[in-house]
Amino acid sequence: MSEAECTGTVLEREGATYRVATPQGTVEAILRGKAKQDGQPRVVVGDRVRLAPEPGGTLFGITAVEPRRNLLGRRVPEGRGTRPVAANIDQVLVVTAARDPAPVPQLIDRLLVVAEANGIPAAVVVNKTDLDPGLALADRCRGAGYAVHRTSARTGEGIAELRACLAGRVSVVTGPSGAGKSTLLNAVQPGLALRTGAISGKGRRGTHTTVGAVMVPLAGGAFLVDTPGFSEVGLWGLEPGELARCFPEMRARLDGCRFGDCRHRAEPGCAVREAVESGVIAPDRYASYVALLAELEQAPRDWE
Ligand SMILES: Nc1nc2c(ncn2[C@@H]2O[C@H](COP(=O)(O)OP(=O)(O)OP(=O)(O)O)[C@@H](O)[C@H]2O)c(=O)[nH]1
Ligand SMILES: [Mg+2]
Ligand SMILES: [Zn+2]
Repeated sequence: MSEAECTGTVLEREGATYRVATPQGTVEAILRGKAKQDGQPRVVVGDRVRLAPEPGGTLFGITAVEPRRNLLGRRVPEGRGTRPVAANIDQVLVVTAARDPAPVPQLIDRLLVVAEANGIPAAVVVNKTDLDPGLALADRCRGAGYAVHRTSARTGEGIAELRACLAGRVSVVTGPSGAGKSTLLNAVQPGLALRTGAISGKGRRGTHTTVGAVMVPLAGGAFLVDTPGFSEVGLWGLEPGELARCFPEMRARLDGCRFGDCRHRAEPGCAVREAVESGVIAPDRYASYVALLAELEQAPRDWE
């Protein structure tokens, strides 16, 4: 890296200005040259960008965007198409309480499918193990093929393991309200300056309202991506026929179905249904699949 040029990670956008984390610290940058032209990918949170100093001042120019590993997009409410939200996510952590509030397996599955549909590895955090060990829930998610971390922000169980799981990676932490996401993240890194209400999806207003996501640096080179409304992300472009691939325990069996376009409902010779009937696939995971399939089949096709 020359003195003049460097590479950084986009943390946040406010208007025309981007906050970019570089090895030398966080700088402010604007689009410049080729990066500004139409047809170039719009710069989003998580993008790795090339920076060059702007003449006379502390501002930098973004001269190029490096190729992305993945891209989370969100459907634009009244319009057509999707708006990119964040790029280069390493993992999605779906946090649920073991109890209080009672876990909703179908909601957990939906969030896991969003991650799968976007090609991002996912894991499950079962929190509040001080209230309930959450073993059945953990088994259910492990049986589907996911890593599960059991934690308690109250007793400290699993916090070191969770910290290790976040280390050195870019993570999206999502899950139902009240699961304990903010409490857990504060236990992982006390004093963490999370935007209040952003992780929770509540109380967003002012200049942040239109911003899709914010990355928060953690100690040791890790980042958290705070995407308000993660559940609104990513399912929109999914073809119904692709849904079964977003269930890892089904994915492995799809070649066994008699029909190549099997939707795993009433078709004869369906390897997925056979696995459900023989108890290899959990019935309520299958129920989540059927519910999401119906939703995707009814979704308006206006995303393109
Ligand atoms: N008993 C127990 N309570 C917890 C634990 N973790 C969090 N809580 C409590 O659960 C409640 C909700 O925690 P939050 O961290 O605000 O939950 P959240 O997931 O961030 O919720 P939203 O921001 O609304 O999405 C708070 O009263 C916490 O004190 C835990 O491990 N055990
Ligand atoms: Mg919260
Ligand atoms: Zn089938």
